[in-house]
Amino acid sequence: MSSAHTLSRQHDFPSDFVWGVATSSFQIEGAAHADGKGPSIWDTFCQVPGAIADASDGLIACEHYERWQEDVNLIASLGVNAYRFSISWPRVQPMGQGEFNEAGLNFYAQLVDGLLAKGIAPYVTLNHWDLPQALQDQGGWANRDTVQHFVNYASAIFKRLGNRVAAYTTHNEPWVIAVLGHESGIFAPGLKSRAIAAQVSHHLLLSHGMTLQALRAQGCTVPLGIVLNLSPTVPATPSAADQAKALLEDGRLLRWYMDPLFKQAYPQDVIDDLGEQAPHIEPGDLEIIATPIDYLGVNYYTRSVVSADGSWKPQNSGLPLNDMDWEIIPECLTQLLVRMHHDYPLPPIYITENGGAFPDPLRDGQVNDQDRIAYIDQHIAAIGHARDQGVQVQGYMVWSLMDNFEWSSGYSKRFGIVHVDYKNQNRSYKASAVWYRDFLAYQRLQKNGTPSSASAEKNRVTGVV
Ligand code: GCO
Repeated sequence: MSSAHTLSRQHDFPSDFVWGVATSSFQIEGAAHADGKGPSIWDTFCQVPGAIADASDGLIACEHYERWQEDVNLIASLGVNAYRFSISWPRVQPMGQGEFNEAGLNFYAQLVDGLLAKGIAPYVTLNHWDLPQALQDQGGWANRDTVQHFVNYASAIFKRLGNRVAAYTTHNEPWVIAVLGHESGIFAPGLKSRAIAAQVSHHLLLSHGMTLQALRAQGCTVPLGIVLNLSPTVPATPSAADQAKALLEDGRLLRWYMDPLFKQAYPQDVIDDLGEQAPHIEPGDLEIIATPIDYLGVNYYTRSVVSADGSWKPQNSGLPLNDMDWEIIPECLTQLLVRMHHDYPLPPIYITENGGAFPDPLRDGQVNDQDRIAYIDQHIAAIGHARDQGVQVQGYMVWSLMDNFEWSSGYSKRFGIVHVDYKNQNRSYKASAVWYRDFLAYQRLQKNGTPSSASAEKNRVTGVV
């Protein structure tokens, strides 16, 4: 690894490559009860004793709801050309059905306008996990009625934001919603049933396909897609038992989503393994789920290692770990992308999340996060390697713009390239933000011969940096 972290500069990225930063509504907005917002399942889950490591919640978070203009300036100052964020369903439709909340709709319309005014493409995610609690009270994603409610909500968002955004994503990481939310129960809504989790995943996919059809029928011309969290799944040892377990886990994580989206069928090995817990599927569902997508978002952080007896620990591997104890292994991103390219007829791919939590000690008011810089540098290079092998990756978004509420870890884990001081909400660049800004300036220089974007220039003057 070069100490200057320039591996990423050894690859050629086209001038229209999308370079962004990402966030999600619950993790940054706060204002949990403001202006008519209804509670989400995460508001409820945070009140369960022991659910969140530091017993925190999303009531204030990064105060993005109040500070969005400052945050748009911050995003622009990085010189990115895209910002991926999500819409809080209960902010725009407090009960998840019926009446819409004008204040909520207006918030996102202003945010989109603010981004566009700075030349930043808005990448909108419709569901990044914060389901209205009122729908959970009726069974949530396990209830097939939620599918139609989601389509209605998505249609209202399209009616308001229209074709001004760069792209719509239906769901972020359906595996996480299904498995962590309904099987292991470590995420909202905290259920522990494999059968429910399987049904939830089917309803998420069905609502994805139905939303694509509905939005296109309503005149949507911007790209539509879905975001999956994917990793190569590898056996901890070469034993037959570990290999069999790894194959099944690959089915549960990757093929369970990719096969219905691209091959109109769930993988038989996972269906067999589920047995009586397999989801109820109605005639026509699989055709709807396989409605063609315009792009696929891939969130990649680490590989997944499995052992049949559950004994494997990341500390065994000898690889560097981040502050979540996730192994740092950028070559697995290349492997993953190349494998998918061979196995599926892929549309353009965006790496919609990549980054890491690191200890981030604050010294003299500065976070010198060389570990995060190395991580981002190596992963951008890994994308370059995948592109060299023919994978059509068209964008990369760092997770995350700024430190925020990291789900069951609360505020104890920091993923931002911008540091947030939760005492006063001050945002300040970490070294990684400076590195990313300089990398993007280098990209522009390579492509257009101009080192700084207008927005980066302006923010240097206004002193956001
Ligand atoms: C996810 C989510 C993000 C997380 C990030 C770090 O991938 O789990 O999309 O909201 O914060 O991944 O865990």
